[in-house]
Amino acid sequence: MQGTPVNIIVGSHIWVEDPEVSWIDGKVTKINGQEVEVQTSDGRQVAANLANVYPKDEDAPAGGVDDMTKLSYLHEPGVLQNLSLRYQLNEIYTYTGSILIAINPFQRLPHLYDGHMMEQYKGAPFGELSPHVFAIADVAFRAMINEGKSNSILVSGESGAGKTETTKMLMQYLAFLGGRKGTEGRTVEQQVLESNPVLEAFGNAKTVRNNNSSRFGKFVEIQFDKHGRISGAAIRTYLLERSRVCQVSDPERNYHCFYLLCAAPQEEIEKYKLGHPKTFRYLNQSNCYELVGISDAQEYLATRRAMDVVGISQKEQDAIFRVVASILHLGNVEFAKGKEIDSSVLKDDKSKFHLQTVAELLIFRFDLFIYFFRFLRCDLNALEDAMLKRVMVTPEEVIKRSLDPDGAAVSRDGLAKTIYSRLFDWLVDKINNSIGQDPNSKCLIGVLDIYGFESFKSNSFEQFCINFTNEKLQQHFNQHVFKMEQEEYTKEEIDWSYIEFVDNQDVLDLIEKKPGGIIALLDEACMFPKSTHETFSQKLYQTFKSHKRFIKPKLSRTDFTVAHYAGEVQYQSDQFLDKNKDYVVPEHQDLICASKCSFVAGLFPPIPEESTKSSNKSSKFSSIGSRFKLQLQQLMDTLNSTEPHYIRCVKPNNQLKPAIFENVNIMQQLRCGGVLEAIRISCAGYPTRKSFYEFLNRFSLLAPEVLEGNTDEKIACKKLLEKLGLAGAQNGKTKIFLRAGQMAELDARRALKLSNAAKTIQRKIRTHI
Ligand code: AD9
Ligand code: MG
Repeated sequence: MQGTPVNIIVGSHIWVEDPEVSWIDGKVTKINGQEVEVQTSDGRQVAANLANVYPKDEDAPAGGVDDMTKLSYLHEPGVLQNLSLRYQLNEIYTYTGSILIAINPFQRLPHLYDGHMMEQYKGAPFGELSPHVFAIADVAFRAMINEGKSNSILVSGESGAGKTETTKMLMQYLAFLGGRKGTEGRTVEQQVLESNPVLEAFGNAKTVRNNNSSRFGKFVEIQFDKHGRISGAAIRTYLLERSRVCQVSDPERNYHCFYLLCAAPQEEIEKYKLGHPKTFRYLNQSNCYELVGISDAQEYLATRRAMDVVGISQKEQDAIFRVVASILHLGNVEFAKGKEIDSSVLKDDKSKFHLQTVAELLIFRFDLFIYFFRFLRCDLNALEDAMLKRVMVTPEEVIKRSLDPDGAAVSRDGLAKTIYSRLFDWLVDKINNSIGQDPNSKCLIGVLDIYGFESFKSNSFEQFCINFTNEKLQQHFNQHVFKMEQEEYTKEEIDWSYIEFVDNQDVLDLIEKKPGGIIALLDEACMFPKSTHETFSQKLYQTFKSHKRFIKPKLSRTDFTVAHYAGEVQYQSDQFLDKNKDYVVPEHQDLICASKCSFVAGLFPPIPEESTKSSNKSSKFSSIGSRFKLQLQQLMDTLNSTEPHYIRCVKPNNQLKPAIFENVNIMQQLRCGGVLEAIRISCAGYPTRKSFYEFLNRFSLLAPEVLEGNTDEKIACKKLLEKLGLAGAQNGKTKIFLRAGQMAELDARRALKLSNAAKTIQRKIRTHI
């Protein structure tokens, strides 16, 4: 990055790295070869390598600049200081060229998003008003109307950074631009907006990082007709976190819908035999049941209303909540050791009660339950059997094998997860069908709200898929930023032919190459009954022995590390095989498929004959990783056919509180979000651009003669550049383009000249006196 140490002299104001605050400013007191001594602004004396200090812009405006490309020195500390200065003034948005950086304010700023604001941004030229999400949506909308091309807005950032809130504002603004004012009833844009609360109720949960964390990725395609009015929409979702249905760690919560239902009106509570969330095992593994400032009872009613708007009928709503309730009851079915070895029975009467309730809610038509009582017994037995036994098909015979209590619990949880994820998919399909697609729409605006890069102490298959997504998006982003840079250079008619940039294709190959990538090897392992996570890891170690993006950690025999663009992540492989298998036990499939309730049966459509006939164990397995890879490829194809716009959300602190700006934390996010990468790409070219006027104003004193008899700024600048002898700097059509470090070099020369001039004056004054 920028900053040529040769320009740093004793007395220079600089930035030096600091473990506490990332970068701290100071003054150079001594230079000794490659080492500098610095007096920091908090009064310490530190030593640093000359190559690791950056010049500080003493002339930077006090309130920061609204676009990073306006910074005189484009480097990490400059970017960080600029964001910090602006955040203190509640300026949460800043551009880096056409990318919008949004720092979560963690407080409502209603004036920022009201109708008046929307009116202001409507049609305003980009860059004229303060940076804003509306400005990005407006540019996308105008580009779509004027060029007839689809656009997309990609919102990314870590959990709690504000992606979903930003997405909602984008959608609100697009609805404002493309909505039909005064239309009665459910308009398409209302349905699009109301789909948010429905999806959030079923796909969001409180986590330690965010009280309303989306546990799925989402791409919303808003279709427009030829008049620029919203005419349809499609929602695609990605990789709902299934494990949360059965496993919640303190102080997190399960999906919101479970708590909402437990806070429903009494009539419903009785109908579904519910009680306090703490009476259900799927909820009471954590001690957190309520969210501060949120009433689950009100949210329940609001969700029901939103379901009305998106076109989910009362009957369907009842069935949906019946399924939600049955999952809670299913979780309370417990198992104990049976009489025979490795067998199990229902633990007690409570378990029997819950299993019976599951049968009532899920398998039988609730209203007809009493009349079916005679049949209930045998179906209850079937349900119990499906929980406790597994059918094994051997070449010789078909046998029923008992499951031990642990096996039965795993099978129960598997069923709960599958039912829930199918319910979620059903909701998404229903919303899509109900809003409707516009077959005549030529243009759309896609909005992507997808999980950012994740690196925790323990990383499993979910993190692997999430980080794979981010690698894909990063490549797309790099290519776009690089293209934008080149377009700017072409427009200004300057030579950029030698600029190179390295992308992350090698990591993508490591993960997704067919055959031989990690996902392909995982699928292979899942197909062999004898594979374990150990054999899978060994295979990885062998295959990628010399891959420079793959590392075998020294202290582990099954972990593996991938060197992602945003840093190294160590993955624990022990659950990779299980989590990659989307496999429904045939007993569960048959049982639910035969449900008397058509809604429930519809969640498990019968598997076509051919695929069951030919089935040996392996062919029934469907790979979640490969399916995800395909989905991702489709997403990339869609994105590639659009003009992209990027919003990078940043979470300023982990306390989720306003006005706290944690430097180290933010720096890490800028790195992971590709903001620094964008800056790096820009630094490979001409990171500093100054208008002719600004450039002359600042540097003509280095060669004042260039101004003599010259009124044309461009010619004067050309002469000045020649005089200054800057290698590679170029004169564009409207601006000067400087290579990395050249601005600092010029500033140093300017400072020296000014100080010499001051000394001369002082000398003159002294001799005069
Ligand atoms: V996650 O990956 O789904 O866990 P997100 O989506 O990035 O995450 P979200 O949009 O849910 O984060 O924002 C987290 C919280 O920050 C919200 O619930 C708000 O309380 C807060 N937030 C975010 N953006 C804004 C904003 N522009 N104004 C006010 C905000 N509050
Ligand atoms: Mg979210």
